[in-house]
Amino acid sequence: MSNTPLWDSLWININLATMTDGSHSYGEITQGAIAVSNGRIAWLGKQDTLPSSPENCAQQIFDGNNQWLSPGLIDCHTHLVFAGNRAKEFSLRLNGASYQDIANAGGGIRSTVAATRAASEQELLDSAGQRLTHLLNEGVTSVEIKSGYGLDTEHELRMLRVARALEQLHPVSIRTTFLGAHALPDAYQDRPQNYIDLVCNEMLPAVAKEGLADAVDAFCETIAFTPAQTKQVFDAAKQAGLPVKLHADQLSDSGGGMLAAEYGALSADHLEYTSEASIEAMQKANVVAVLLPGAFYYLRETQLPPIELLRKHRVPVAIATDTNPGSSPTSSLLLMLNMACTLFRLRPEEAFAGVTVNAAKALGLESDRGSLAVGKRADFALWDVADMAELGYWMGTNKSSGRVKDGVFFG
Ligand code: DI6
Ligand code: FE
Repeated sequence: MSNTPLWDSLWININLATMTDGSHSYGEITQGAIAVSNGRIAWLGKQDTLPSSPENCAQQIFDGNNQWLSPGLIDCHTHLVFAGNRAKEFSLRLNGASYQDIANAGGGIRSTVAATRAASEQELLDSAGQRLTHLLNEGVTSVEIKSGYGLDTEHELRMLRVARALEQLHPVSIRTTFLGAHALPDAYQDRPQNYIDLVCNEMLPAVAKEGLADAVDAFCETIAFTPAQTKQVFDAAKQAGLPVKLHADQLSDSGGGMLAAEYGALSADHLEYTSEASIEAMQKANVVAVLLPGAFYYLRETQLPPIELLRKHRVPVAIATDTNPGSSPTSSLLLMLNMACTLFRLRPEEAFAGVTVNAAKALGLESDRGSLAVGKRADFALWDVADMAELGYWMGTNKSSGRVKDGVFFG
């Protein structure tokens, strides 16, 4: 009698970090197995509880050699699409200028805007593609990408199109975020309200009409936009039916965390200066705290994000690269895991929840990915480690031994 195998593929001799226990543990299943059908998880458990011998269970068998398999990593906050770099400003800072000084003198975000506008679409695709490839080689399967270096309708739309096109060129899921309210462009230096009106009345409707964004973000900060201006952007997002996120309380307490909570944001990001009242509001409104240790490190911040308060109030914490040329020039999510542990004192399993289950939450994707459970997307990362804590322990070392995207193995 010929048996039709139950599943498309099956991983055996593998230890599973299911991440189904929040940030409390890896949700380990040692000596496990995991099966995939139609790009989704069909079964997982201890290998010795498989319903039949592996060969009878699946068409294709992969031997995991006792390595670890986790959900594919999710980088939930990046500015991956940009042109040029800001190494000159790096030198200026090492000669005494601050990030704010440079921004106020017309450098900073605005210099990247000039370079990004001048670049061709192909150049943007190529440079972002290189950074994306670096992320994928570290086990990443989903990436959020923000606009915000166009700052006019034409170039903001173009950035989002480039971000979407990356999904066609690479085996990855991309979520796009419209960040028109990132900085004041040169042409609007003395009339910020006119620029916010443009963002709300022209850019955002155009982005929504073309279906180019999955969410809307703003930079609420003394060097960027006020809470009142941010509210206007959020109201416009609401009107367009798009969820919001916020760059909040990075350099000062501008009440950004509170504002994110008020609008039921998916996430509030950075949060070094957030107050306990804002954290309580975030918990009530189910807002994820996205911490960005790369920006903290690179800007040599000294004010730590309020980790103990986030724990106390049980706010889910995600970790992301914030990949951008001005405050976090990195494409390594594994390095962020290390920094989340060394700089922010997160426990290794908390940090890992930050790049899997809680990162999925920060993008509104937790029902589909971020943990290993039957029915979820078969996006996996494979790790050549004996202990999952090694992922945050090694510095600048890539322990990835492959990825599975929608059920397809990339060694
Ligand atoms: N906060 C950041 O850290 C980045 N953007 C933002 O809103 C910085 C972006 C840059 O300097 O180019
Ligand atoms: Fe950012």
